[in-house]
Amino acid sequence: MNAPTPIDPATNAADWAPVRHDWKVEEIEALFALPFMELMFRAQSVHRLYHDPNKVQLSQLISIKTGGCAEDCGYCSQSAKHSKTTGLSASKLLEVERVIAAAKKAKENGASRYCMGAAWTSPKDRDMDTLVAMVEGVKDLGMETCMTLGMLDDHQVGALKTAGLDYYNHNVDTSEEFYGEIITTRTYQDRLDTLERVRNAGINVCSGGIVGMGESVRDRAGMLKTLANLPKHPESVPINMLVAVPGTPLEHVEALDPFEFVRTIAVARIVMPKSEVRLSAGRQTMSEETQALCFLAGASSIFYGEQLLTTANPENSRDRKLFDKLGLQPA
Ligand code: SAM
Ligand code: DTB
Ligand code: SF4
Repeated sequence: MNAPTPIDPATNAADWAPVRHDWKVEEIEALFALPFMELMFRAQSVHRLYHDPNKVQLSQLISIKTGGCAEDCGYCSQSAKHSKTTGLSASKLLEVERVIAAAKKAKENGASRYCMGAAWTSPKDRDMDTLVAMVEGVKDLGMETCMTLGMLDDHQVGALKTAGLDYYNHNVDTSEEFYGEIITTRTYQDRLDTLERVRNAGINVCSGGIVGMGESVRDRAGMLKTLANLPKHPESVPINMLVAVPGTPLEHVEALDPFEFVRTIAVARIVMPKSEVRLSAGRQTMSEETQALCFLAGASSIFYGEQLLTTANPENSRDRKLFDKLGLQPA
């Protein structure tokens, strides 16, 4: 490949980083292949067009229904298929009051969005009233709401929209080509269908994926192509570093080079300039320096609080120290 032409800092980044929906995988691969400094400069330049580079949005997660999931996602501690080896048993849907009390705490600690996740293929209709009450209760606290419950039908999407749900998280996880290596119980198209329903209902879309599952750079490019070529970019794009949970099929996958993770954040920022890009799972074992590079590459959001769904996340005090060192302001 020819050496890329360096970007002239005086050029308006909007001219060379427009909001596009017609990305070719080769173009995205070429971004991945840029010299690191060039890629970082481009990503930070794009970032500054649409985002305050010193702000970080804080979302807090809660697992409202843990384990016993009928899907077979190879990375996931919550699949019933892996329960014998992970030792994780299934629990029932939490009570509304417990979820609202935990959201209140999250708000006091500085989180602005509360993300409620359930280990389901899709919600059962009998659970919808409880889910609606959770959304209403968290909204009443003055927080943004997000849910991730698996596949949704039109009726369920409608009920969540009416309750006031702000965001729905549903990740494409990887490229269409690699998907079948990781998940066999549903198709890529199933994921895209739910994303379309969520979009059509007027709920903000949160969709991203995982890196470090043994996929190629082309797969990472393919995943970002899928997201960037949606009719509208997801408002929020979580990029997760695989948490290799003991007892899951991906337990022994070789750890990803942190620079490859940072590159993925940078390319996501360039191809979806206005979206929130979230530095998601994987921060517990990530150095402060790698996290700082992720923010420089255009990450504008994190999961905050000591727990993700079933695995650990940095303590609030550790994150606060990092924000202070970097001059980042929580938003
Ligand atoms: N069951 C629903 C679904 O799959 O859409 C919602 C919950 S699921 C746990 C949400 C997302 O968490 C997955 O799509 C995946 O991207 C991410 N995730 C799960 N386990 C992970 C792991 N071990 N490492 C990194 N990300 C993970
Ligand atoms: C997302 O992209 N990452 C979050 C959230 N959406 C639901 C989940 C990360 C889970 C990490 C593994 C665990 O804690 O079980
Ligand atoms: Fe179930 Fe979601 Fe885990 Fe897949 S990622 S096994 S759908 S909880």
